[in-house]
Amino acid sequence: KKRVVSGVQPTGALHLGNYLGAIKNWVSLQDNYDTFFFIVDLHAITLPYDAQELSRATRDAAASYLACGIDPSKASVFVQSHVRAHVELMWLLSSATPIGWLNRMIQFKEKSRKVGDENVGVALLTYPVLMASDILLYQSDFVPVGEDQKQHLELTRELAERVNYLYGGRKWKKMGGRGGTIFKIPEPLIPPAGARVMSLSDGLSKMSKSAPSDQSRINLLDPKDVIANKIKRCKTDSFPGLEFDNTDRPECNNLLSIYQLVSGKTKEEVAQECQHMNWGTFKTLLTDALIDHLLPIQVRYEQIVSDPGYLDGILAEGAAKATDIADATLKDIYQAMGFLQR
Ligand code: AQP
Repeated sequence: KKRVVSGVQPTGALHLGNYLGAIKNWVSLQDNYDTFFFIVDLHAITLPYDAQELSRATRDAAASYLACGIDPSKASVFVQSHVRAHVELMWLLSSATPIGWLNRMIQFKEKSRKVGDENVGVALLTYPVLMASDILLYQSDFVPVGEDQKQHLELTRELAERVNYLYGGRKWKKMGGRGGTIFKIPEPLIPPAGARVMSLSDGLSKMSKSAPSDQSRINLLDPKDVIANKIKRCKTDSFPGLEFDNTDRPECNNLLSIYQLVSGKTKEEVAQECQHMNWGTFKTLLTDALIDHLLPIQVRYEQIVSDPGYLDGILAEGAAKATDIADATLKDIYQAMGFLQR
């Protein structure tokens, strides 16, 4: 089986964007791929964060993965910081990463502008090297990536090629290694179109955990009345009828897309069903569809968190399996880079 790895940062409660844009797709991958889904807690500290919240957010994210349908008998689920190799490989990789490659990352430029120069931690700059380590450690074939992570995956590929060139092949063989490539070059797995969920208060920015207003997102664990209230108050427009793909109506496109994804209908069916609707009627329809879709996830979530031992067991098992594979890669890279073997 080809291998797929991916993760979500525990930077806050998981929302509909994380679910429809990532986790829901992972569920459909776990049958046909060897999958590793982790909670990237080490990435969550690259911007100022609340230490008292990190472990709770990490557990919540893990429980949410399972509640959304990730099946630990098929996929390995673990916490990134539980597998030491991530940080270790990052150091080795950073020695081969030209600083110019990191400086030109768009996400670094955007996020550092938000934090203000004096407060930018070095980790925000080196974040893509940790991400490369997350992927390369597992010799991954595919990485599901959204538009905003494409540039980071490209850097991972370039870095893997550079390390293979600098330390792999015959040079490595001469040093007693197996020779050949050290890292597999991962390919992007682009999720199906329409899975980019936008904010409820602005159809042009993406729904995000860290947006200051909770009204801008639907969290996976929002109770019914909160969902109803958020949809009631979300931004709309005053055009007649409802339609997809009108660039003057980003909110309309977003809400119809959400409805399409949670109702399981096709775009054509939704377009037809809603073309003559007013916002009031549509909002009721959308609210009901969202509640119907999220309720089973919320019920499973409650079952999972009611048995902390169960979750701990899954995470320990996932970390053990991940550690075995990661350590094999680490052994190779240490050897290829010329370190004295233990
Ligand atoms: N709005 C979204 N629509 C579709 N997919 C989304 N993802 C995030 N937001 C949307 C996908 O969720 C996965 C995990 O993302 P992440 O936790 O690594 O960080 P992010 O993309 O930066 O997500 P957030 O929610 O916006 O977090 P903050 O606010 O902390 O930055 C990824 O696969 C991502 O594409």
